[in-house]
Amino acid sequence: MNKEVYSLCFMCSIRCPIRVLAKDGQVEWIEGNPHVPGMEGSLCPRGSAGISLLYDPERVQTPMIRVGERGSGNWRKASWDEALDFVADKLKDIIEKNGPHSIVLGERTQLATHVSKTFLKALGSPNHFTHDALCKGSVNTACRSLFGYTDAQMAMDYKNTKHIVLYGRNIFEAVSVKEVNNLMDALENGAKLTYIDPRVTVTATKAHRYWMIRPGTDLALNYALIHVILKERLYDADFVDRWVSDMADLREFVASYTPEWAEKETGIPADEIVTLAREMSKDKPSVIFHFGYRGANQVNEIYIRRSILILNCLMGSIETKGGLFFKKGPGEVGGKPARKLTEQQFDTKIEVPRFDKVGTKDFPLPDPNHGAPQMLPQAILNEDPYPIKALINYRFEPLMSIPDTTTTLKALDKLDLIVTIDINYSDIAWYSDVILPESIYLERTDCVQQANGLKPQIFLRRQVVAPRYDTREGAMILKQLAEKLGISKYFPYESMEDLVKWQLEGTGFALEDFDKKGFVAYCKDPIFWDRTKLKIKTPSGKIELRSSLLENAGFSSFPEYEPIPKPEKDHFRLVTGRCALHTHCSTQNNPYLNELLSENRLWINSQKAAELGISNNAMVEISSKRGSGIIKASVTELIHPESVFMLHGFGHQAKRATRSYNKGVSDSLLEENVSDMVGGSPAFHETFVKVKAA
Ligand SMILES: Nc1nc2c(c(=O)[nH]1)N[C@H]1C(S)=C(S)[C@@H](COP(=O)(O)OP(=O)(O)OC[C@H]3O[C@@H](n4cnc5c(=O)[nH]c(N)nc54)[C@H](O)[C@@H]3O)O[C@H]1N2
Ligand SMILES: Nc1nc2c(c(=O)[nH]1)N[C@H]1C(S)=C(S)[C@@H](COP(=O)(O)OP(=O)(O)OC[C@H]3O[C@@H](n4cnc5c(=O)[nH]c(N)nc54)[C@H](O)[C@@H]3O)O[C@H]1N2
Ligand code: SF4
Ligand SMILES: [Mo]
Repeated sequence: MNKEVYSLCFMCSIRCPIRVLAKDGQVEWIEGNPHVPGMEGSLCPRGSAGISLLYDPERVQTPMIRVGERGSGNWRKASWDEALDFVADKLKDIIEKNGPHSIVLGERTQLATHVSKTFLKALGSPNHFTHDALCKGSVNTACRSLFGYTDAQMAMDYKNTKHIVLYGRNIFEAVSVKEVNNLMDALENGAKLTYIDPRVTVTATKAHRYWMIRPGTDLALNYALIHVILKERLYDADFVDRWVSDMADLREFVASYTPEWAEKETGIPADEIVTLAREMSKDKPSVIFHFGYRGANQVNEIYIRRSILILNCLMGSIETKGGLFFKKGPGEVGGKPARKLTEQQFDTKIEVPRFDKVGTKDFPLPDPNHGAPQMLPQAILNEDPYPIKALINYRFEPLMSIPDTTTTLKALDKLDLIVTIDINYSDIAWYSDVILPESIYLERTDCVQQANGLKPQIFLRRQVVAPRYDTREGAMILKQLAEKLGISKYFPYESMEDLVKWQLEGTGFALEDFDKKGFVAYCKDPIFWDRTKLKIKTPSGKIELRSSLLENAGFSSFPEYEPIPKPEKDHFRLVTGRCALHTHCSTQNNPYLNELLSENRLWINSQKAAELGISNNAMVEISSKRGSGIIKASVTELIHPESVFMLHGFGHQAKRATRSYNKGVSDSLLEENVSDMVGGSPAFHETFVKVKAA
């Protein structure tokens, strides 16, 4: 029997809308949802490899309980009842002895996040965290400091932009299909692309202007751009006068940061900096300085992100076509959003601080809705603020996604219980006491996706085929665990369909409304606010250059620029990133994707390689204060001599994932766990490594 199902991809967390064709219970074809502008049939390579994930026999097929040492790979298969009883009994014991706050649950923000948050709230633990800080925590804080909105409440109108500046936002490799297609449309319509990165990425090759910046110096570049814009009055005076406060402070602050000064720090010629400022001004307000995710991850990252956002404010490219905009929710058109389980009233009042101290005076500004995962190892090791006994990983991989794996492992050894809800034998699943296997996205209906944007919409992930193995949906796994822990009243559903129906109550939409196109929209046309009536959510109601958020917490809005140190002899700044063929640390064992790219290599500048006697394809030893590994060198002129680069997510240690086992080196093994203590992100690019021929 042929079947056509509209759903959402989950080969990565972008969740592109897809159309799936199945025949006799087998998936035959996946493509971008043709009804969604920007998708129109297209998928990225990982999206297409979804079929090989479905049929991969190396997925976790049944619940597993560890029998040997942690990490030894000795497992016994268990029934669901047995595995859930095992976990519930341990959790009960831990709660009785140490209190519910000794349980931490970490996840990659996803559609069922409201379910896992509910699970912890019902238990009485404040310790739910998401991946957010690891990905873009300082971007989030920077957005809140200027606008009172998180980055997730803002987006960019790529399609109508006239000039976009990307600071290591390697958009043509670290892909979001819709964004890429919209940007390509803009480029075809004559838009300009400026790309800034210490290495030549695919995006660099598509750019009109590429700058090989000295790693870590984007802030110097931006201060010089602001300097030129103010000096030559290149800004949007109407917008700035109406909405931007503290311009005099900004003017005084950047006075000494001339393009000539920035040239010495960044390596970018002063006259080119001036030219970019003038070009952007000519095309304003339909221009974007992209606030990015993962380029420039330094301890001062918050100020880099703020400087990028300030450039947008000066261009007036806020809430405008071809610029940045605030996402609109259903309330904008009198609609109601889908319900979340977290709306319920909970019996237990939570009074202890979070394990990561987010929201306390020690770490005041990261978003408490997400927390700061990189603080977990030290919190466990130091029992500060209190002992932690159990960790539940739900679609999250702390061993590869938190820097300094050796310390993370040491911390995990102190725990009484590690449970992982995964689809693969990830390294963390391998190191757990119990693995609870989730059905993959093609096998499960998920919670609804409230998709706010220029048009508020709701999307739905729907089951295409029955689970191939003995796996369940995450939201059902947590509900069943909740039943065994006596907190089932917070989970008012018996199936995923029930839960979706419950979520849709009051929205005016029904499950059947998703049959035709896979989504529903609250209105027809994109909504831009009147630019004289913006709803800026800072205390002053203005875009705050002097941020009350920062200054009330005791941080400066305009700290003096501190020069970036050069690496010592034979050392390099380690820079990491993504490629189009893999998702973080999830897909390295995927049969198709592994065939295309099975290990990472170390990009090293030709001149430096020659000095060190390293030839292309030779094996080299890379070492930091935290760890070391042996990796193949890629000798190239396409990287700045101060940095070396490797792809994130390789070097897996779980033996049952045979294709990815021991292939390449994990960046997390080398990176030091230091953070931007204002913005909240780990400073992934603060680690220096030594490289020598192996
Ligand atoms: N194929 C694929 N696409 C993805 C993902 C994936 O895993 N795979 N993940 C998604 C997610 S969650 C995210 S967060 C995004 C990430 O999107 P990006 O942030 O665009 O992705 P990265 O590959 O981390 O790119 C970081 C780039 O910053 C550069 N860089 C390093 N240091 C500096 C510096 O000092 N200055 C500048 N200007 N650049 C620097 C690096 O060389 C690298 O090219 O991608 C999303 N899309
Ligand atoms: N060292 C270092 N750390 C990083 C980064 C880096 O570049 N370097 N990048 C950071 C960024 S930008 C991000 S967004 C985070 C991402 O961090 P993570 O979310 O931890 O990484 P992922 O690879 O997306 O997925 C984690 C786990 O989810 C599992 N998984 C995949 N699909 C499903 C599913 O449907 N259900 C369940 N239950 N599990 C599933 C995968 O098998 C994998 O074990 O990492 C951050 N951490
Ligand atoms: S970007 Fe690729 S992998 Fe990610 S959701 Fe979209 S199609 Fe799937
Ligand atoms: Mo990310």
